[in-house]
Amino acid sequence: METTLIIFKPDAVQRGLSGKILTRFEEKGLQIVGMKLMQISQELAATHYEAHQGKPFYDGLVKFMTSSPVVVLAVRGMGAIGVSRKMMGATFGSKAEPGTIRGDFGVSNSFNLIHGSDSPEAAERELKLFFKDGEVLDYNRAIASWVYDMSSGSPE
Ligand code: 3AN
Repeated sequence: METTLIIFKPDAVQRGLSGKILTRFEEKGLQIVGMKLMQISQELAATHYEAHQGKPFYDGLVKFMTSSPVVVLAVRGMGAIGVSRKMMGATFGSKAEPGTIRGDFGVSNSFNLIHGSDSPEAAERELKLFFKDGEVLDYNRAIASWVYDMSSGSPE
């Protein structure tokens, strides 16, 4: 099982899309193991996006991400990182395929609604940045045996 960091960005929260986007993850069968509304500080945005420092869009990206509250989630499932990235769609709303979150809800190339970790290493690093110890919870879901085929003893 993988756990990934998802952020509903300020535009998603301001546009009242948090519930609709959350529903997509729940309906897919992914498990929400952490969730909170928070304001991202300059320092946290700088650390989170340090790989993009120096790029032309960096200052605008940090300004956007710190402009208004976000919803951060820890999302768990088999291949949760790749599954979530597929659900998000291409980086720019104008290019993202219909059926994806960015493709269905946005047209902007800067305000793109959602962040998702892009590798297991990024997920581990980002989950630690946004969640304190004890904020990501392990719990059994009653529906688990209908979300995954458990007949072999492990989820398929
Ligand atoms: P993704 O979020 O699809 O993984 P990355 O990791 O390439 O995209 O970029 C991180 C974030 O930086 C994106 N979510 C987007 O908000 C922003 N970004 C990337 N490229 C550009 C760009 N050319 N212009 C404006 N913002 C950008």
